[in-house]
Amino acid sequence: MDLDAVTKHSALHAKPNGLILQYGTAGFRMKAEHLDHVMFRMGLLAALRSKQTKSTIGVMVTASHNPEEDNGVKLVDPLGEMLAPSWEEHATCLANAEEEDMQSVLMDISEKAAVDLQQDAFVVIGRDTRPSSQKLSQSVIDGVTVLGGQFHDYGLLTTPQLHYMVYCRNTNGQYGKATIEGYYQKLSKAFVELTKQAFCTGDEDRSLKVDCANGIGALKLREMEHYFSQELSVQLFNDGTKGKLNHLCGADFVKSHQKPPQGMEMKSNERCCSFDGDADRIVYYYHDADGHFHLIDGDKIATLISSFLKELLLEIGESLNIGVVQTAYANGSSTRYLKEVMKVPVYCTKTGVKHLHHKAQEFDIGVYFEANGHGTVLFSKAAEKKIRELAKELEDKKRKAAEMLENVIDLFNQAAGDAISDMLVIEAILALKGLTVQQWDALYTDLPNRQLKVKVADRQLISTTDAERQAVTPPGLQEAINDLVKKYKLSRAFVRPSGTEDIVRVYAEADSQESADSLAYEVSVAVFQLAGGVGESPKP
Ligand code: G16
Repeated sequence: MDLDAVTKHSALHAKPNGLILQYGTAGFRMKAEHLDHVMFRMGLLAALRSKQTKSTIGVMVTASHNPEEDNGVKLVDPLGEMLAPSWEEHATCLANAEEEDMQSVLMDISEKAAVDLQQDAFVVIGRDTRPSSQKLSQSVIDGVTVLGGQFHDYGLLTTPQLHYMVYCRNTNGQYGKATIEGYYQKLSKAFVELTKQAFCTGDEDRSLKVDCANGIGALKLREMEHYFSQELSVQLFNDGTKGKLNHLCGADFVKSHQKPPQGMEMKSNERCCSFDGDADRIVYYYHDADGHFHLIDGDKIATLISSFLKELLLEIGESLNIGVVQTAYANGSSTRYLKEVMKVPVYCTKTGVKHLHHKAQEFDIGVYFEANGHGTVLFSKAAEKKIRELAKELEDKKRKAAEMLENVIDLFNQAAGDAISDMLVIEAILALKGLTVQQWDALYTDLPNRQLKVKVADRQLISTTDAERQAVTPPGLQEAINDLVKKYKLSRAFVRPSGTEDIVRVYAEADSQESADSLAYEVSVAVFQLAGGVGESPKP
């Protein structure tokens, strides 16, 4: 390692004084103007991780659902997964190192992680459409090359597409071709095959309105749509030609405000969906004939998918185990429905797809979705092999079911939650089952809920346990929440520091919207008072 070159280049990407960052729920995120040094250093770290694993590593420049002024970076591990936790610690150390300590911190990481510095390094890079992203990805490249690493810059990509590229490269193309056409072809072939099995009366509604959050999803969906336009016609809104990224639109806005995005023309009972800024989340929704808005979030997506998978397994007579993984944000009704009606085991992890993904790997078929629409389905290698064998061996209806499962395996992005892939899976299932969006929505009724944000001086004062459902500190907060929850029927509430924004998140659900709103407000006041709220106190 040429440490003098590192020092020289690092000075060109100097760290602002006093800035301390942490590798959060999905990497580093903050105002783009403070991130140049972080990008350079993550280029260095990706090169080290690549040398250590002797594999291609990915670096994605995005702040996903955050406002346009923010940016962020996350590293992608060899099988397309999120960076291993021990390396998150290295990332935090390196991002916070003072200039004069850069050499020793790099050496320390290399020693602790047993990095063979003589190894080659290869890093692939992708970025979203933020105005700051191109320059920041150049800083990543500087970091990679100063350690002698090679790179391929994919330019504009959705986050899940970059995960896909990494996975393809490290399986020598077995998972798919590591090109954007390879991604389009793999997914659309599986989608077209799958929807061929749908029984058509000619009356089906094969069109979908998509709010692209003014982000990368619009560009990529436009490139891809001709591959499947016979089976599904997509109409894009908030495609980035006018509005600001994630502003009053996108999956995060729709989910947290429980209302449609601006800029979308919705007619009653039309199927609509929203992606987030880097197209790794999706939520569906519609207006009923009375003009009421109905949100179909990640929980209902997981339910639709699990019931479809269970039906196919039943048809082929295979007892592969299915598990569903959720977080504390999962609506109580969804958990009850999955456990009691569908009889599938349900698990709760901390927020962050890295936690859900990990848990989902324990099953033959692991379905994981956060309520915010971030998720996918993982098939174990053994389950995949079994299904592919059955698709050759079985006959008639059973064979058809096994072939459908094969296509489902190919259609899901097995590396990460992916709005485009999830959208195609959902559209295929609705077509195959002949379900309207209203019938899907009617599977169960969500408990009314509300999410709020509270500003505090230091959100790390709040620590949690029990998959974030209980606050441990500050003292008295959990007791206050318990007392408030007792005042409402069918109620539940929790608070946790966000790992992507400088705020504390509050979640409440109860038997009526009025109660959920009131409980969320009262819990916000408790957070503001007990955890050092700043600025204006919460308003009812
Ligand atoms: C990221 C993570 C998600 C998480 C979300 C919010 O999403 O990938 O798993 O649910 O942040 O996290 P927090 O509540 O800690 O701010 P995205 O779409 O922004 O990458």
